[in-house]
Order: sequence, then structure tokens, then C-alpha cells
Amino acid sequence: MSPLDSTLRRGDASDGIGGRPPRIDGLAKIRGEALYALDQPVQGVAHAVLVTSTIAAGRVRSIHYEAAESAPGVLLVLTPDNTPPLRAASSWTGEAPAQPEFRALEPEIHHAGQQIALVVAETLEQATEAALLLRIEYDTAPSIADFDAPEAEAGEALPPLSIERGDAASALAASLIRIEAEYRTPRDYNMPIEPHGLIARWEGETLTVWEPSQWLDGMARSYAEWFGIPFENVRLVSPFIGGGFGSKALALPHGAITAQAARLLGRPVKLALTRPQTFTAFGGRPATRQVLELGADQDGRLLAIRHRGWQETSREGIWVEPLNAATALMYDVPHLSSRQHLVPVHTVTPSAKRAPGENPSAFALECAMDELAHALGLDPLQLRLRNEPARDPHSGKPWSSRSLREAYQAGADAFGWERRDPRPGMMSEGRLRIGLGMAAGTYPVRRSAGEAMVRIMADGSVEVASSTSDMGTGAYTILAQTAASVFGLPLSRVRVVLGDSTLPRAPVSGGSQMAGLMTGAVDKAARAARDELIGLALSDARSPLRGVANTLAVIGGELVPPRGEAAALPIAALLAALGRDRVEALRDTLAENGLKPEDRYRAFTTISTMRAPTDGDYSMHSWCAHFVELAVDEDFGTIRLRRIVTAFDAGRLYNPRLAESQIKGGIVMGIGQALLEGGIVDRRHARVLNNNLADYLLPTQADIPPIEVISVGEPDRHASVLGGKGVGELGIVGLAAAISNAVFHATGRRLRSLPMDLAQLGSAGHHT
Ligand code: MCN
Ligand code: MOS
Repeated sequence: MSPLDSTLRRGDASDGIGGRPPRIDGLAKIRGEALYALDQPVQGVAHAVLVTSTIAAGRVRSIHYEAAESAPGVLLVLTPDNTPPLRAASSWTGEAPAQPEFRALEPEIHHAGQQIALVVAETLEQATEAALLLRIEYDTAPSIADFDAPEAEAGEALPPLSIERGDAASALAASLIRIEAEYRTPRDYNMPIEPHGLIARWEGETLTVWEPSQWLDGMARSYAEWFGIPFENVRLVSPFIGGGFGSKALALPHGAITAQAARLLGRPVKLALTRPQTFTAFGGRPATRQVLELGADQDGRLLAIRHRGWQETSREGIWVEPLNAATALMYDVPHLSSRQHLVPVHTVTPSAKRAPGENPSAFALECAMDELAHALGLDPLQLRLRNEPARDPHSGKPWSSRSLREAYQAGADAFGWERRDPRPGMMSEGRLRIGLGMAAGTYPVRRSAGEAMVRIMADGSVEVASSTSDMGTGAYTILAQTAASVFGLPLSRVRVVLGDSTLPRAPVSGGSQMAGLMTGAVDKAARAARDELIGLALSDARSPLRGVANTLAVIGGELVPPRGEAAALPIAALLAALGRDRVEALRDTLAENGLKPEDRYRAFTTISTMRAPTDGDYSMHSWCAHFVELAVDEDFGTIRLRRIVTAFDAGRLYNPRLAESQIKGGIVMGIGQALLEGGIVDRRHARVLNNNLADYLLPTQADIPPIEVISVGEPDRHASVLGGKGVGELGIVGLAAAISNAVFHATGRRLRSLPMDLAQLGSAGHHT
């Protein structure tokens, strides 16, 4: 049995919310029937190849494209010279653009791999061949390769990320026990199996885009603004997504140029990025550096934290990775000083990768806590329990729920934490040194409005429709479960249609907010449709149940008089009697989020109305505790994971099988982050060298140990309508720290820079 299948053993017949049915889209996927964006059979499609800059800074002087243009099959060659500007689009936060125009191809170069030309031909092979015929001349300017380059300059501390609570400097000076260390994470790239790309087709002033999307409404807005057409004229289609992890939320320049080519040609155009281009067409997690100082009294009570962070961003854009996201709220610490600086370098603008902020933040903090525990001679789990905050130390608000103590307990019990010898380097098996480490993680509850249509069909089945998408998370399944609960129907009688921007709107499937929001919206719409159905059954003159009872239940596709006043009536029979082909309800949760109907467009197409986790009476977050066992072979310098136990509080789980799978996915990605992943920057050319999956290593099945995940959450009604908190990003947070802490326990050496590589371990080997 694969370690990933450990949850398959527990079946649950229930199809409603809280049941464990497998994914309803699973069969279509394994049978190859699920059509992803680039699989769509679009008539007359031409093929595009993107050409990118080989220099990191400077200017394209000229592109000689005569040879390419006359190559067989070539239809169009777009360069900065011959590509008309588009209108600039507002940002994802809803801010108006700074300039009126946007050029999808521009001569100024800000990073290696920037798109500079597009070649379109009858076939992919012809386009690829022609792209090689372009002769490009550059004026090269000096570049700043990364944030360690001598020319790199850190900007001022970011005001929104500067926290001064109490007097950290004095408290540190007065602390009996103190540690200070620097932690680093590299550029980590989003590497979904499905590459980015799109098919764009114009019909008059109407644009259809088949493109994998975590946010259909937001991306449709960008296309509409770029081309100056109404939002309703753009249809984005994305029924299935082969992973996104944050990278498929926004419309990007390669989408703009492809849609532009389609318009100029009057023909649908398809572009699929090559794997190397997925390292430069959008950014991953920026490289980060954090210096942490922790001070405690001799009983292990935290007195002060001093936190300084630096992260890379690009020269022409800004991405902020909030490095104190976990630092400010994990522990009860009276004195905190935190600052963060951006360092602009010649890279593509970094972007969201699973748990932006919380991830690097927890890596540093949770390693530092382990260092502090060691300095105190205290069990790291005890240290954490001793510093559990009764309320959010940052906002001062009570937690909506924080079952982290329960997670520590359940995780430690399942893992067998008590057998850990507290002294590092003391557990071994033959030549192998065994390490046991732990760390905590957290992710906030974000909320926006949702909107959903629920239809009761003539045959008594139910249809759910929304423009939200399923990245592999299980959205289809949990939304079907939500409707199944309301109607007492089996899942086979519920159809879910997602991934089309012409459907009722949904905000971004990011920030682990989608499940909570959209189950809430579907629940509301389903109840409204059910109530309308009951109302018709009770009052419509044509209803066989009229005057029979004063209320009805809907169970298993039938209207049931509660005290057996009459025989149950199938929904299909009622609709036939009423002469209706459906009863439907469209509902949104704008009002619940303090919004008005006129906010609808902004609410779904920007993140300007998203609420912060402390926006309200409570501070709302998910929590987790990771326990890791590994074996270090000091002769070979290898780290082998043996077992991971993670206990988590994400409130109520809509589908525990899928939520556990999400946590496992986060853990697997965290293993990659800890041991394998990282962009290697060539300082001479400011270029990422390992821009392919042979050199940018991701974990494979053989790298993954058995993983056990345990939910300790209770329904949290403050967090969402049905009581769940987010799980999609939670599992990755703190995992790399738990591995680093376990390596320390095994070897007595701290690996503070990710990925933990053989060279670091080589010097770590000789500690005793
Ligand atoms: N779930 C649950 N109970 C809860 C919360 C969630 O059962 N209380 C389950 C549901 O199956 C739901 C899934 O977990 O479909 C994820 O829910 P949620 O935490 O709300 O996250 P989103 O739906 O907003 O998905 C986005 C999130 C993010 S931000 C990243 S990054 C990420 C992640 O999901 N990218 C993923 N998980 C991913 N999983 C896959 N397979 N592919 C990605 O690209
Ligand atoms: Mo997730 S990185 O918020 O899409």
C-alpha cells in the first residue's frame, strides 16, 4: 500500500457534508475523459511558441524576423516593434493601473526569460522551427542576479510589516537564555504537472479563453480590461486544472500576447509554455533571509523576539511575502520587533506559492524555537506548550478556535514522541543516526463572498453551478456533498458544473478560502431552492400535497410529510404536476460579508473585499503540529525520512478524506522544499540554471515516507457557514522546520538554509 493511501481504509457511506466519498471527478480523470484547457478540441487552431530573452537586463535592440516569417507554415511573428499596445488592466487588488497602456512585448528587459516575441504557425513544429530563426540583438546592461549580489540593495522596512510591541531590545538584553540565528530559503518554483498555457478564440468582440485558472472571474476581468471589452464578452473556461499552487490565479503576459495574436490573425491560437518557461513566465516563492533572536527566562517563557527579514522582488514589480506572518501570532511573547525589507533583483516578479508568508515565516520561527528549547535544556514540545497564547497576541482578539494543544497531544501520542532521547546524536541504528523533530504551523482563515446556483431538475436530481474551479482539491466533490446534505440525495443524483466564468461568480481559489466560502454559498442556494420547492408543494393548486401538511421534509429526492400525513411524493412527480422543468435559486453571501449588491463585480473580480483573519470579533486560523522521524547516513550524507505524523485543526472537515489528502499534499511539497527544491542562480547571467524537472528536483513517491494525518478540529462557526477552516496550504507550513529540527536531533548540527543539501550535512557529520 502506498503511504498516500493510508486513509482509504476507512470508508464512510455518507454522501453528505462530513462524509468521506472519493472524488466525483476521479473516474473521468483516470479514464482520460477529463478535458483540461489545452485538450479542448478547437477548430482551426494555430500554434504559438514564445521566445524569451537570454539577457537579464538591458534592451532588445532589434529582432530580425524575415527568415522566420517566410519559414513554412508561419502565420504571424509578433515582436516589440510590431505589436500594438493593449490597455493596462487594474491589479488583482482592484487598484487602477499606473499607466494607460500595457505592452505584452516590450523592448526593456527586466529579467532573463522575459517574453520578447511570439511565433504563430500552422503546427507546433513549424512555430518551434521558425522561432529558432529569429536573430535577436540586445544592448546588455549590468544585472543584479540575486539578493546576495554586491550591488543588491535592500529597500526601507515595509511599514505594514513593521511591528514594535513592547521593547524587544531591552527584553532581549535582560533575557537569561538567548539564541540568534539566520535562516534562508531559496527561490521555490510552482511546478504543476500541467503547464501553463491557453487557447484564445475571438468571435467578433467576444473572447473565449481556455486556460487553467484558480480564479476565472479575476482572469476574465484582466482580459476584458486589456482588450477594452465588457467583462461579459470574455468567457474563461477551466473545467479541470492539473495543479496551480498559487501560480494560476492571474492572467499573465503570455496570455495577453496569445489573445492578441488570435485577434490579429482572426483565428484561434494555442500556447503551451515549455517547462523552462514555467520558471520565467511567472514567479514562484522569492528567496528569503531571516535573522531571529529569541529571549526567554529560565523556565522557557518567551520574553522577546527580534525578527529581521529580507526577500527578493523584481525590478519592475512588487511581491511581498510577509515573513512575520507566523512570528507575530504563534506564541505569547510580550516584546516583539519585526521588520522586513524588499531587495529588487533582475528576476521575474515572485508570486504566490502555497502559503506565501506563513511558509518561510514558520520555517525560521519553528527552527528558532527548537534552538531555544535546546539552549534551555527543555523538550521542544514543552517549550511550545509553555508559550501557548490564550488570545491572539498581535490583535488582542480571542481565537475563534485554536486546538493546537490538542494537535500537539494527538500528534505526540500517535508518533511516540516520548521515546525521543532529548540529547542530540544519541539515537542510532547501526551506522544510521535517527532524528525525531517537531514543529508547528498555521494558516489564516480568509473570507470573501461566494455565489452559487442550485437547480432542482425535472427528474428530481440537483445541479450546482459556480465559476469556482477544482485544482485537484476536491471542490466538485464537497460542493456536491453540500447539496446532497440539503436534499438528502446520494451524490450520484447531484451534478456539479464549475470552471466557466459565465457561471455564477466565485472569488479566487487561493488563500485556502474556497471550500469555506463556496460550501456556504451552495448551502444557502440549496436551502433557498428547497424552501421554494416545499412552498410550491404546500401551496400550489396543482400540488398533490396541497393542504396535506403544514411543512414538508426533503429526503432522498422525495417530499415527505413529517407525520406520515400522506405518502412521500417524488420531486419529479411534483414538478410534473406543477408543469415546471426546474426550481432554482441563485444566492450570494455578499451581505454576510458586509457587501451590497453593487459590490458584486468588485467582490468577485478583485481581492479588494477579502476580509482579514482578524476582521471581526475573533482571530481565525488553522493550526497544525508536525512530527518527523528520519535517518541520517553520515557516510553518504543522506537524509531519509521514515515517518511523518501531522495533527491539525482546520475546524470541521467537509470531506475528511480530501482534507487529509490536502494536508498530505502540503507535507509532500514541504518535503521537496526541505530536501530538494531551490532555484540555482547563475551569478554571471542572472539566470536560474536548473530550469527543468531533471535539475529542479521534486520529491517522488520513493522520497515520501508513510504519512499519518489526524484531525483534531471542532466546527468553527465564526470561520465559515458550515464550520470549516482552510486546509489547502496548512500542511506545508512548518514541515521544513520539523525536518531541520529532526536533522539536528540526529546529528547535533543545524541546517538553517534550504534545501538541506549534502554539502551542509557533510560538515554536519563531525560534531562529537
Ligand atoms: N477541505 C475540507 N474541509 C475543510 C477545508 C477544506 O474537506 N474544512 C478540503 C476540500 O476537499 C477542499 C480542499 O480541502 O476542496 C481545499 O480547500 P481549501 O483549504 O478551502 O483551499 P481552496 O479550495 O481555496 O484551494 C486552494 C488551496 C491553495 S491556496 C493552494 S496554493 C493549493 C491547495 O489549495 N493548491 C493546490 N491545494 C492544492 N491541491 C492540489 N491538488 N493542487 C493545487 O494546485
Ligand atoms: Mo494558494 S498559494 O493561496 O493559491
